[in-house]
Amino acid sequence: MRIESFATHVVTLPREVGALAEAPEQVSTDFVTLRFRTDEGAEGIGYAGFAAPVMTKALKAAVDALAEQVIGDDPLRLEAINQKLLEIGGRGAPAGLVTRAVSAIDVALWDLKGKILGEPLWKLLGGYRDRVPAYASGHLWRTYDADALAQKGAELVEQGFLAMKFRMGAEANNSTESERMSALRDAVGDDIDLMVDINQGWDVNRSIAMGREMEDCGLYWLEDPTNYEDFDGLARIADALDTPIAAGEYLWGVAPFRSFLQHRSVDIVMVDIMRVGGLTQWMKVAHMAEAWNLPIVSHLAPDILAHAVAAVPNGLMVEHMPWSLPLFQEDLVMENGEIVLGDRPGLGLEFDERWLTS
Ligand code: SMN
Ligand code: MG
Repeated sequence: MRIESFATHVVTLPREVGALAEAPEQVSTDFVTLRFRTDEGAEGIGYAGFAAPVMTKALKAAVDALAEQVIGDDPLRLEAINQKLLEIGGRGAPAGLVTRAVSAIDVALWDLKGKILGEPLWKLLGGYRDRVPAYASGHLWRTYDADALAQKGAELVEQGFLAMKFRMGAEANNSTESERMSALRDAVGDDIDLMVDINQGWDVNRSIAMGREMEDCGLYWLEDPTNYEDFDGLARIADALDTPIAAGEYLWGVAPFRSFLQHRSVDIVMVDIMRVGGLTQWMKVAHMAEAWNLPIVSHLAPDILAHAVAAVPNGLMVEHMPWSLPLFQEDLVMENGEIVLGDRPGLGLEFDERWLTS
């Protein structure tokens, strides 16, 4: 069986206004969709995205150029294809548009493999369980004051979420940050798991001070409190606090996770599929984390990564970030705060053809 053809499209999906304090003007998210077809008529889908909108054209060009290199290949030789594409992309450390493009290709080939074998990806990747806890993300923004957080948090509980992530790191003083945290905790009650994402906004000492101040509110994890490359600083924070520290979404490729784990920088390992280079590489980090006795969590792309988190015994939680979900005809199935994966082959999803007309 050979890869015979592919098609790519740019899809622009609306995003909640005011989502990211660092990019307030951005009210949409661009994706580059990819579909491979084999000489026997099987199809597999994937996408690249979460790059700055000004890079979309270049991202599509990267996906097109690298997908072209896969024509004629045996679609089941994923490691060989992954290595070939990274080599064409320039060797050295994976980073940037090349790695996002390789990720899209890798996911499409995994989806294809699932469809060829008639099995869902969570089973092919390890098959540990068929449902995974998910937390609501992409709603409780850094730009929200205490009232807005309380209102939206209560709505998410109403929708059935048992865990949710909010954002801190934009306030000048610690007491305003703490007030936002307390307002959200009061609104959702004690039974809801709360995570907070700082996106590298604090230095090490402020992270420890704030972490101690918030310990009474019962945080499930504190995410990216400080610079993502400060492995020793993260380890100091993780040592000082009882609250688990989560980080890893900013790391490119597999190799940096080695020293990250050796430094004991985190209690929970978070892996971004676009930056690590696809499902093939994501799973390697998941297994490395298991060897270090650490749980693994997803970053963005729940449509893909619910399968990966469900596949392994150390898969903890899926980030239910809605930005990519409208790409697909199907909604994610949620029951009791968990994503239920089912038995449809591959990702179990098809693109909504509405987006694929241009
Ligand atoms: C995040 C990263 C990129 C885009 C949106 C949100 C955030 C997260 O760090 O963990 O969801
Ligand atoms: Mg984050």
